[in-house]
Amino acid sequence: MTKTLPKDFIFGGATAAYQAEGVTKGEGKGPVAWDKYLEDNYWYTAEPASDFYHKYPVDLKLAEEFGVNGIRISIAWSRIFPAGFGDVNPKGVEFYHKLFAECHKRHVEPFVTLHHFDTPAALHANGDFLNRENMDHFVDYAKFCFKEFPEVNYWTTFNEIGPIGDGQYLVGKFPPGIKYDLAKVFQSHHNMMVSHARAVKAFKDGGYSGEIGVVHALPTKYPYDPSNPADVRAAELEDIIHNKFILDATYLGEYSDKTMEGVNHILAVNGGELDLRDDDFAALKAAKDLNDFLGINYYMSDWMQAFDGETEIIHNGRGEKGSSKYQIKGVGRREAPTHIPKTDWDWIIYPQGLYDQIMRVKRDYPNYKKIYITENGLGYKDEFIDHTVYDDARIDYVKKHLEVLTDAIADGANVKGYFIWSLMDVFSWSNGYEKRYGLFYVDFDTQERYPKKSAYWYKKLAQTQEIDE
Ligand code: BGP
Repeated sequence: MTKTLPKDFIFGGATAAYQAEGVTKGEGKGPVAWDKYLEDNYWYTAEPASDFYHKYPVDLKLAEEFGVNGIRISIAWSRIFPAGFGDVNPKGVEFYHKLFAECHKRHVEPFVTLHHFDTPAALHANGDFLNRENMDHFVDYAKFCFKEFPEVNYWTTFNEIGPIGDGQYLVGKFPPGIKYDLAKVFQSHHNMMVSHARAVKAFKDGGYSGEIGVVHALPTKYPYDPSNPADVRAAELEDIIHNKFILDATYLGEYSDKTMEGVNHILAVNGGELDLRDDDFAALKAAKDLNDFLGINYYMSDWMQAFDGETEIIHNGRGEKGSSKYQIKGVGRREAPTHIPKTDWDWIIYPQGLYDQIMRVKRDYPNYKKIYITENGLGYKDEFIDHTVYDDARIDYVKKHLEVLTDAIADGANVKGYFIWSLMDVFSWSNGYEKRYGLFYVDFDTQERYPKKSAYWYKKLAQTQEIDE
């Protein structure tokens, strides 16, 4: 049976400033930690990206033509405040006014994120969000944007607080490249959540119109053998690291006893302490019911097995299937049942995990109000043939995730939109330009755009709301 999405649904496309804009040095922009980190550690840089800084009118025209009625955009903090605070760069401010005007002209609603992985370099160098001074700088930057950009109706404070902590302090694939430091992971999550809460409170106190929320990546965690209590425990602990800790902070304003028991166990095994203050919890509590929406980024699930040994994580950044490894001391190891498909980057494709995650939020955090799926899509080594890409695998991936979304809506979840990652091809933070996700193919040499087969499929979907059989 054909499944149908609601009439008022957002069929969006997602982007992020650093992955799309290019122009990392000009136009008064301040540096970010990624500039040097990519040069030193990877085989690509953020130049030219998709040259969105100049090409946004083309991308928004295409979006309108293909029925895309929402776009996730992020503001590059260091385009506004080159040093993170203090002097404002008027060119950056003007750029975003023009960009938002173009979105409205094209009837593509901008959902604007304040921080998508790109803390200004000076603040990143002195500890990023582990340094409490930077929390104040973020809140000041947020307040500046709320006042300066009244044309924005949907604000997101942070994109993926979870993967930032993991990338920076656990896997070590994001700057500053620290590995296996679980205390830093939790502290970063906590400090960013407190910064989020303070920004949300400032937004509501300021009486601004529009809505505000946060975007969390929520990979669902299953025990490899559900009848084995040790595997169940491994999945529970892994869920605390990636999901439960930040969801508790968002919607409970505190960490439940179960969450803290897991955190304390992980830190007892791996070392380190947390600095959690009364003022932090006051801020979290004050904001827990003020979030207008939750953005869920969902790409994959994981299966966990009990494991007794040392931590070792290997990131598969080149798309060599089977080259990744993930095992954490005192937590568990990732081991998926063999029949479950994976991408070349070892991301496990499991649409049911999206359904389960949405229903978990609905059950455990009933004050969530409204959900947007703010990222979902398939990273693929696209083949450019006949000026297009026949990306049937991507269509199949999106279709299956949208189908379970309709099930979640039928079962009472309030889901109002879906943003495919990504609108046009952009580069991937730790995998480069070869891992493509877009509806529109970008020739990174010429910066020409070409609609993929998925773009035509998405257009029909947006017009009919019907998910093709
Ligand atoms: C999310 C990020 C995006 C994007 C996406 C795909 O974590 O919010 O910015 O990069 O994942 O991930 P990747 O580029 O690693 O394939």
